[in-house]
Amino acid sequence: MTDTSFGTEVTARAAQSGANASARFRERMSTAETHTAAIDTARVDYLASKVVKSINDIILDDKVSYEEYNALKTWLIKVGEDGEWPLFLDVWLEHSVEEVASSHRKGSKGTIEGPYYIGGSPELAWDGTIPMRDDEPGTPLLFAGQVRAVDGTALAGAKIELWHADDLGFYSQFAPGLPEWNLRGTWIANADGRYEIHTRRPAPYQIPTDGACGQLIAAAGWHAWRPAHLHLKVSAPGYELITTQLYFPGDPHNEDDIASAVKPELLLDPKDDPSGDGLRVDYDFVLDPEV
Ligand code: MBD
Ligand code: FE
Repeated sequence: MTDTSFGTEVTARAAQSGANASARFRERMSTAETHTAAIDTARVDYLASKVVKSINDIILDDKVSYEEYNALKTWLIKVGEDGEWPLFLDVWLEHSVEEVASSHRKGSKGTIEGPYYIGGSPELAWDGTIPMRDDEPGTPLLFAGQVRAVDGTALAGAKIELWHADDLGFYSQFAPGLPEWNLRGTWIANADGRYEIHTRRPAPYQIPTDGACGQLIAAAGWHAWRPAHLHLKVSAPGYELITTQLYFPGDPHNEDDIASAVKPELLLDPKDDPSGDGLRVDYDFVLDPEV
């Protein structure tokens, strides 16, 4: 069932996407593949002490009042109730974690994953069309390129996972009323490492304004926008997986992304598609060998 009523989708959005994102994350962390090893006591002591000290320093330096302390307490409780810890962490902290994790890389730049990735999307041929509705709105987009290693070797059979918002800024499995795998797919590159992905151009994305994160944004006078983006994971056996996002030139939020996830290397250069009625963009991925 497709709910095309914009108002209904918006109203139901924060509660639904927050709860879904929390449940999905918990599920992923509980599987053997992604289970994080217990972190060393000495490291927890070091990091947790440093975090607590930083916050205490702010309270003392900036003379935080009981009124402000209680507003914080109320808000933190609401973040949990709204299921928005994944959203909060991925918007305001993940960019630094990604910077640390990828600093050694020589190949293509990556950026944050964000809260809306789901593994196991439908597999398509190297030049397949993403799962979408018959009347999927938005400009047709042909996304073509090649996966190579840093030494220039074409990586035949490389895997490209793509997920993105629709023309209204909604993600399937997080906003109601969309088919399960809408605008989510997995492509297997051909013998030359090439892919040709047929999809739709996504809209800019506004993080839910009706939950705890939206409340903070409004209270601080910030905006809730991320520029339009494609999310990708690109991988090949023996190489480091790249998690990235790609952006469209001219989006006003490329310069002030609320999630601080835009890098100059991640800007696309789309052109009118000579063979179709939409856009074509070429973008290659260069993978680092696993160490
Ligand atoms: C998104 O779609 C996203 O990519 C990030 C990083 C945060 C919130 C929503
Ligand atoms: Fe996103």
